Amino acid sequence: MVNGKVKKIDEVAGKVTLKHGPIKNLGMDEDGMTMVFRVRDPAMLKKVKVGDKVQFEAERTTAGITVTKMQKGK
Ligand SMILES: [Cu+2]
Repeated sequence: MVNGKVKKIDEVAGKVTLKHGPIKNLGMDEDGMTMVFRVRDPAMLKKVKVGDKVQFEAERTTAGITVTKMQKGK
């Protein structure tokens, strides 16, 4: 799982902006990168709020880079 922090939530578009640590499977090695992700299931966005620390997994899909799992982190 990747550590991240929720910066913005767009429920209508099904997107979340996360500041995140390295994501090896996507070739993102740098720490502290902020970017927009799609979410696999919009219901995932109801479980978190802006400012929350999260742990997540993301994959590259035909729709773009997509968060496949997300849970509150510590
Ligand atoms: Cu990134």
